[in-house]
Amino acid sequence: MSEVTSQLLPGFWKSWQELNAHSAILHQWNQLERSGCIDNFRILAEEKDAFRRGWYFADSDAYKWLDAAFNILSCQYDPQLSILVDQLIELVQKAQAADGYLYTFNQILFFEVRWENLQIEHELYCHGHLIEAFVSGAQLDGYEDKLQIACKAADRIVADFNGKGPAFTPGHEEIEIALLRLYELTGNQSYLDMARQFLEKRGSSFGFGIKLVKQALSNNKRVKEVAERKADYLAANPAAEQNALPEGNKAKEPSNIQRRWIVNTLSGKFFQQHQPVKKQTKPAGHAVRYAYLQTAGTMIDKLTEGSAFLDSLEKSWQHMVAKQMYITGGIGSLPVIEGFGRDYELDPGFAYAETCAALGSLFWNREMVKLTGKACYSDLYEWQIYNAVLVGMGLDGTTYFYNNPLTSDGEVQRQNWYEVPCCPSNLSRTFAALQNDIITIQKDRSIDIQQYISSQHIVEIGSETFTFEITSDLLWKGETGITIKQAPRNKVKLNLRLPSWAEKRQISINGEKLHNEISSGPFLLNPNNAKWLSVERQWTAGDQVNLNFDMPVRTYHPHPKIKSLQGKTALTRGPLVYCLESVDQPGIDLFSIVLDPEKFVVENAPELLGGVQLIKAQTNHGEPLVFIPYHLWGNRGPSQMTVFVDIESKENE
Ligand code: FUB
Ligand code: ZN
Repeated sequence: MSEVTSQLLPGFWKSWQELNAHSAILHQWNQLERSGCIDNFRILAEEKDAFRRGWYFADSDAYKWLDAAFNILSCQYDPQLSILVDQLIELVQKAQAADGYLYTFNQILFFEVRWENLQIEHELYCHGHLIEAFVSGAQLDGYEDKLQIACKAADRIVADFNGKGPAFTPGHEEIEIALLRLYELTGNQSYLDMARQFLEKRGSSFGFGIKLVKQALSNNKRVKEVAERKADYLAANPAAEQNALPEGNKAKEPSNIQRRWIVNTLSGKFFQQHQPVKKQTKPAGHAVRYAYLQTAGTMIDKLTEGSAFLDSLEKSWQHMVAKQMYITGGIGSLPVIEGFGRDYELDPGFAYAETCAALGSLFWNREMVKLTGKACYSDLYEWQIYNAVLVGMGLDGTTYFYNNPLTSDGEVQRQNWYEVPCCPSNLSRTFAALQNDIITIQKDRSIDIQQYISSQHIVEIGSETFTFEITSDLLWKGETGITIKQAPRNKVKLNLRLPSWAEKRQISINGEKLHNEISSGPFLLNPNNAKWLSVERQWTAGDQVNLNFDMPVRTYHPHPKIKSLQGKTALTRGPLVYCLESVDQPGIDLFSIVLDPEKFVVENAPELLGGVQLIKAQTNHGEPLVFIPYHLWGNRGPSQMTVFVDIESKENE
């Protein structure tokens, strides 16, 4: 097994990691404090006399914050952050029951109750994020012993769920990923077996709909009781601090969405409980739940070196890419369901495309490329992280999008927190660990270069070391350099991903052309066109591999089955989707222009939005237009935005 040490080097993503570490993570802590999430642990630790606040799954936001903080501390020393981490760990340790259970909603409000309403109330989901946090923490010197918090929780779950029936599966997948990560770290077979049971039992609970109604009635009764008890508490304690929770996210809703949500939940699709996982060959239901389930199935096949889920995983992935994904890589088009609609039901205005859903798809792609070695998964990872994921965090690191429309008339704006704040810490934990997603080592000890992100990698191959640096200007110039810093005596094979979006792909080593290819396309959102170029040689320190991918402005014509988008186009360049924002085109109604298809000019704008390359264009009446990268919209106050514009058909078309 090769040991890898990776870190980002100065560049596009290092800047985002710095923003994450110096702005986002502290802002998120302050919001968790303000909304009472951390106090819930203080109440359990008998350090605070207050009434519990937040949704029943609020604990998970603290755990994802801790996961992110551990990942940040693994990259850099930060005494202020370390103090907050130690404070939260102490509270978690005090709050965790002696038998490993930890769920503040029950422990504070319904002390005798456990594993209640599993399809609705998120106990296993919260334990999953608890476990993932301390798996991330185990990489840090001085925190290895805290892994016991995760193992106690996992052992509790194995003890309470091992061998149980299909009804004893979680309504929101997450625990499966956590148990598998804990298995990878500890080798404890019971965690792998439990995760596999959760998948293999899923979708075979007889009378799911009826059981769900019973759980919903029970949950409503419990939530109502909590509200009544809270009112009594506040009446008796009028001085109790009660910052109002932030408002929920706003999204345009199709008129019949509530009815569709009822059908989706009762059928089990919302929870991916509608049929056994191995038979689920297309996306269904809540998109985050779906993506976490797919990620877990992929991890199980990889860890067992089996293919139990591979067929359904690959079919579902292809279906998602072809029929259920926006040009941005966003998934889960419907609000309320927060998930999948019908095939090609990809209206840009209703685009829900939750940030967490894109992150879940990123996690899935990360695992699929490890399982299959196929470049298409890293290609989609790249497309999604630069568009559907990165759009979720503002340039200030303290404002976020929850749902990500592709057109907005100004009603969707970045917020500094949400009533359900699942996305911010999910983004932060991902950005903080990005260095781990850049290369993978294959069984033959070849090295896959998955992502062209400026970074350094030290790979222990047997008793020797292979060190190289990636310097990337992929986004704006399509250029990447790989410099060998230290090489072993024997040959090393590098597998270079040729992105599906690049037509001309030139690769050279020490100035000597190695590969010069014109890809046949079709382009854009066809990650199946990505492939590997392998270079195996006896490397020498100082060797330089240069990759140049051409970066033309491309017009993307939506699938003809997306009725609302016919006659419209989107502009992309490299791995970036572009959009129009009203702040850049004063006096122009974005939704009534027609784009001249012949007048695209790329222009550097070093002072704008942190430094970008714009696409300058014109309407068919010669009015100037400025397109910016989609992930940067919404950073300059309320504005209209659109990814899609009408385009004048070319004479020869
Ligand atoms: O239910 C937990 C999280 O809250 C889901 O993953 C998000 O979609 C949000 O609803
Ligand atoms: Zn979210």
